[in-house]
Amino acid sequence: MKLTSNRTRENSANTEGRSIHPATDEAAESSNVPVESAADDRRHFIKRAARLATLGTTVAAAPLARGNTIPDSWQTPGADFSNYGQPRSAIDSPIRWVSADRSVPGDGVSWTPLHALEGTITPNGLHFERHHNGVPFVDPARWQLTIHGKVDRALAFSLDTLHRYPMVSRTTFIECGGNSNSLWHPNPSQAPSGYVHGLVSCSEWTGVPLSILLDEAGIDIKAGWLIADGYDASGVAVSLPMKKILDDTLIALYQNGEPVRPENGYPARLLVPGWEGIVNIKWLRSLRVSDKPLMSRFDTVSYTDLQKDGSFERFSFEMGIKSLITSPTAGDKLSQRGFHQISGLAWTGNGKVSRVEVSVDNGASWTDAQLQQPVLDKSLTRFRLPWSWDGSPVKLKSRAYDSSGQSQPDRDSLLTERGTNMYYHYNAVVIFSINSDGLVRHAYS
Ligand SMILES: Nc1nc2c(c(=O)[nH]1)N[C@H]1C(S)=C(S)[C@@H](COP(=O)(O)O)O[C@H]1N2
Ligand SMILES: [Mo]
Repeated sequence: MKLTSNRTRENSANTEGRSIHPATDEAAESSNVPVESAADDRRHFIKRAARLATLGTTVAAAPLARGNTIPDSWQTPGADFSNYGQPRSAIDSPIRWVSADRSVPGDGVSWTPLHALEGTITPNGLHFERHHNGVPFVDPARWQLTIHGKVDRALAFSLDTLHRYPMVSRTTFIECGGNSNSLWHPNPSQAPSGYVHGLVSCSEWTGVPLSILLDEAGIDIKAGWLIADGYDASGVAVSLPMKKILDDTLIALYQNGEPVRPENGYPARLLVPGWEGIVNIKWLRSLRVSDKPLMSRFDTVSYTDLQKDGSFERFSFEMGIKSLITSPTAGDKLSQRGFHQISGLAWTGNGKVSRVEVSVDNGASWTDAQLQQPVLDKSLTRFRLPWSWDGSPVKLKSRAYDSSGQSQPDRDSLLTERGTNMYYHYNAVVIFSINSDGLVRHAYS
């Protein structure tokens, strides 16, 4: 699409308001290829033919109309500078939707509007939120993090101290274990994708590897667990295996280059790449080294998976392979046949997304989507596929694969394998049906 608008701009400069249609006006195109050799010319022609084949015969741009082209914005100076930038409009910029339980203050979520965003990085103001008892006020001057329990030296870190340690950055997603959980239910939600699947966000996190601090404290090598809690009044405390902690866990201080936002855990949060949201403790307060898990409510009741046979699976930390189309999304209406770009996100808690296939005929055939490069470990991965809609009813879906050999299950196989008692870890293939009026809906088959 960008291709088309560039072409229009170039041509309009050379053809002085002549009405052109980029897809059909051969003359305007060739007169716009100035000093190239015949071979260049031919290469150019073949490339253009290939691009048009990708776009289909109908592209979306309107023919350039004659008339006054002086923009209104040329008539006055622009708006003033600001100390901190805001989105363009409070009315129609993408927003988080909030789903909160009014009977339990501070308990709830807000959703990243995945369907309204592009690329892979979530803007800080749109990172999803999950609080069990609201966002605590934390005074950075009084904040301290303690490391204690089975260690040689119990330690306390102020924020200033922590800033003196070596830091690393890594781009990774955080996903709530309960993301997409409405899809365990028999009727598919018709909300836009972000408000069904948007308890996942992706940021470049910067902070201190926790292994450095644990080395300084001197941990008992037989102590296999770390118990973490935060400064909020929620009582959230989780037990984490030491192996993962020493492998890649960070104390994150920055989120996309600026200090971690209050709602995401200011001044410091635990970042446990690829593992379910709950273990990424916010407003971090205490890290206790232990030889056994705490068996807190969050280790035993919440964030455990009720199996078909009625038993509970505990410590199911890793987030599975998942993908979904974010554009188009439920509630959209395709107003025209012809070219549309299918765009979506894939991610896995185990390695990298290696491949995403898209089907536009409900699974009869599949095409590899393009993956936006670079594909990063445990990170949101953007996929795109140009598509031409012929106006007939269709079903679109995506299926992802990762470097550890996992592939995304379809809904039937997920339900057969896991049963219907589950609440967390829903990762089945997502289907969108489009009817002949262009209306897009979520579908289960
Ligand atoms: N201290 C504390 N940490 C917490 C929580 C909380 O309520 N309190 N919620 C957890 C859950 S369930 C999730 S999914 C993530 C959400 O992180 P975010 O709000 O930055 O998206 O934080 C986790 N860390
Ligand atoms: Mo969560």
